[in-house]
This record gives sequence, structure tokens and C-alpha cells, in this order.
Amino acid sequence: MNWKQKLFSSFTVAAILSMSAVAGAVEKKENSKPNIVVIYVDDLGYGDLSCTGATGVQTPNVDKLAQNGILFTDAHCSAATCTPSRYSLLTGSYAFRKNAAVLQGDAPLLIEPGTPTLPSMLQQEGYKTAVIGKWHLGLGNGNVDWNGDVKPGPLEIGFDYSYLIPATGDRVPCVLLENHKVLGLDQNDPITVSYDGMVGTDPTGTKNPDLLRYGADKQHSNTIVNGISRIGYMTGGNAARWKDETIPFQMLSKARSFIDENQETPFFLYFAFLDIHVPRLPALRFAGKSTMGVRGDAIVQMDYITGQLVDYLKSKGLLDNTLIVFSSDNGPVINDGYDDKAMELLGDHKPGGIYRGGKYSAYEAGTRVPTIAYWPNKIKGGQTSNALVGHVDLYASIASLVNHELQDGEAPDSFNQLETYLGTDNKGRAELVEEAYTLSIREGKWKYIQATKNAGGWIKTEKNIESGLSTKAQLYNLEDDPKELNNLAESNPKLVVKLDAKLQKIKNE
Ligand code: NG6
Ligand code: CA
Repeated sequence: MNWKQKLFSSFTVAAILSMSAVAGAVEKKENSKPNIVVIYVDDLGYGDLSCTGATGVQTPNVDKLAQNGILFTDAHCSAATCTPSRYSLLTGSYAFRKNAAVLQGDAPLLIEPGTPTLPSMLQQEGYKTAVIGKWHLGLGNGNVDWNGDVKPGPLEIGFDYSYLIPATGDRVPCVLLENHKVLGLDQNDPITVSYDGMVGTDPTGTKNPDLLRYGADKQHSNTIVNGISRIGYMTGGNAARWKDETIPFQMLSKARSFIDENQETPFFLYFAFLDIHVPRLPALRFAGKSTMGVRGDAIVQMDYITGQLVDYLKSKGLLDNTLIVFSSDNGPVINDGYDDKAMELLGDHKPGGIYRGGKYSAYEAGTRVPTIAYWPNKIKGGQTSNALVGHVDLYASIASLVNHELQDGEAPDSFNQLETYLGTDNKGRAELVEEAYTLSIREGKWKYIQATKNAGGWIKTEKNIESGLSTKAQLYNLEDDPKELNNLAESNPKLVVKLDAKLQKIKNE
């Protein structure tokens, strides 16, 4: 309460009591548990926002969240690819414990029903929960029938509502699911999906390159949907196939309905963008809105939709008591399989900011992603925090926020960092594991990257990204050398042994 509100409340108790119905409703909203919205962008790099130094694209709506909230400069998703990061976000458990890796579009559900999850914990605490957007955590039991009830899925692990892109934008099946059903499916045109070989007679990128809007590499040259060849084969489901251009708007519309329906209870919305992952097909109204071609235009679209979502919460009188966490599931990639001119049009924009590497990489740009916490009622605006934080901690931090006591085995790798997330302290984590085809550990200014058997040459040759993998141990002092240019492992053998032992211990916990 500010002084005006205090004055108002002390002098007008009687008046409020006489207006109890209306005032009671206002009080209830103010005192009740906050709504929680996690906005998770796909493949957005540390430097991809104007508030983190982007050139070539402006993100005024996201910048506003940062300006009126906290911008974290050393926050990390759990891994340098999508599935493991999302697994950790929802379970509060490191993804290496589950061997979580990028999943195909027909993979079974990775999180077993019964596993405590962020949404199931919030359900227990009286929240209504929804996931809207990219899932990529598997669906079904391993032999999913896309024409029937597609389950288990989000509804079986803690979400009350789901509206899903099943895997990635570049993987079949290219259909949207609402709860257990494929939306708009004509039962006379059933869907078959395969990652083993061709099904049906639909054109593919390999056979029909003349039908493509973008050229693609071999892995992305299977079934063509909406003029784009994808990874994997599908046939049928023609009426249900998505138009990439309209997905963010459909997501926004579903988010508004979810908010409408649940405005009287606290809610948790996991809003998982498809942008700015490939294929990048922003709606026409965003064409040319950046100087970077479709990758930049997709960032503009993401920013616009974020603004619309925030405005909607505001129009409903809900924004002040909503905690919004905005971030990304892994670092940036420019060329991820399609000839969309993202590389040619990049200019001097640095998608990973000053950091080395990118998506797939063990260097900092792999997991150090722009992260913003915003909550008008609680978070003082205009803050920048350099505390070391991990998205894996959102589970325990949010649990603390809603007074949920963690049970044994619940969110095992998640630490309560609520004070840091709310900006009332700047401590952050003492240590944090980063994952990217190897494991690294951060401790204060130090970062140790474990040696691997091979140096991940494909990341450089196929993606033009420095992998950060090496057959030798690596040790960096990020305070003096944030770009990870000077490997200090050989001159600090004791520290290497110590950090390696620490990592092993965490692995064996
Ligand atoms: C890779 C895909 C890439 C992307 C990635 C997952 C290649 C050749 N292809 O297998 O395009 O889909 O998986 O991205 O690398 S993620 O953001 O969902 O992790
Ligand atoms: Ca991703």
C-alpha cells in the first residue's frame, strides 16, 4: 500500500464497510495469491531484446516489463536445448537425471503422471492451471493415436487446460491439440505420423522442392505442411493442419479465454511461444518490421503478442497482482535448418549478446537467457540483478510464494530463490549446473566445463555455433573473461578437481 492508499483505508473504514460487497471483492483480489504467468520464448538469445542490447529489432513491450520489474543478467534455463529446459522448469529437477534430450513429435510423455510438477503443486494450492503453446515433452504412452484421446499429456501431470503445439514448429504432426483432442480433425481423414519413413503420398521437401517457401537441409526435408518441409512424415488430418502465421494469435485468444474463465481464482498460465524457433513464419503484418528478416520479424511478433497479453491482464484489473516471469528455453541459433536468410540479414546484431556460443553450446550463450520478473504489487521496478539464478529454481521459489511446503523428493534440484526473484536480495545461487551435451558447473565467478569424448563438430559444421565442447577440461573466470576465451584449467588443476568433484556429487545425489 502506498501512502495514499493507507490514508484512504484509515479514514474510510466505515464507508468501505457500508459498501462491503464491492469493497470486499477488491480486498479479496488484493489479498489473494497472485496469478502467475510464465512466458517462455523459444530460442531467444541473451542479446535478442532491445533492453539487452539488440540492434536491428525493437521490443518495446518486453522492455516495459524489464523497466518496471527486474532484468536478470546471469539467469539460466537448465539446458541449451528445449526439452531438457522445459523438463526442469516443470519438475524442478535437472534434466540429466532423466536423460532428457530433444524429442521427436511422436515421443511418449517424458514426465510420468504422479511426478510432482509446478502446475500440480499449484493445483494443490488452489490454482487453475493452463499450458498454451509449445509442449515438446512428449504425449501418450509410446504409440499415440492422434485420432483418439491423446494422453497422457499435460492434463495428467497438473494442467487443467492445454492448447498445444505437440513438439516443435519444424516437426510433425503439424496440428494443434486442445486438451486430449486434435482440433478440427475430420475423422474421415485420419492422421498417421512416422519418424521411421514415408507414410501416405503427401509431397516431401526431398521430392518436391518446387513446392517449398524455403529451402531446407536434409533433416527438415520430409512432409510439406503449409509450404514448409518438416522433420518427420505425416499424412491425413488436412483440415486440422496449422498455419504457422496464425498460431501466436490463436494462442493469445485461448489465453484470453482462460483468463476470463478463471479471473476469480488464482491462475497459473504457462504461455510457451513457438517464436522464434524455425520455421520462422511471422504474420504478414510484421514483415519488414526489423532489419533482420524473418528472425527479427518473429521477435517483433513475439513482443507484440506479449504486449497484448499484458494489456489483457491489465484490462481485467488483474495485472497488479500477477507475477510474470519472461524468459527463453535456450540460447540463439541463426541457421537451424531452413534457408530463411537469417544469417545474411543479421547485420551487426549479436543474438547471444557478448557471450560465446548459442543454442546447443556449453558456452554461456547456450543457457544464459534474458530473464525478467515483473509484479507491480510486489516488485520494485527499474532493477537489474546480476545474481546467478536458474529456471530450475522457479518451482521451489513459487512454492514458497504460495506457502507450499515441499515434500521429500519434490523438485529435488530446485532451491528457494524467491527473494532474489522478487529483487529483495541479490544472493542468487552459490552453484548451478548448466547442461549442453556435457555438464558445466558455475560457482561464483568460476565456470568449469567437463571434458567430452568428442568436441561436437556437428554443432560447428551444421549450425555455425561454437559448441563449447572439448576433449579437455575447461575452466573460465567469468568476471575477468565473460567471453570464455582463456581456458585456465591447466594453470588451476586444484580448482578443476574441486569443481569436478562437486559436479560428480550433484550428479550422484
Ligand atoms: C534439432 C533440429 C532443429 C531443432 C532442434 C530442437 C537439426 C538438424 N534439427 O534436431 O531444427 O528443431 O532439434 O530445437 O538440428 S529445440 O529448441 O526444440 O530444442
Ligand atoms: Ca528452443
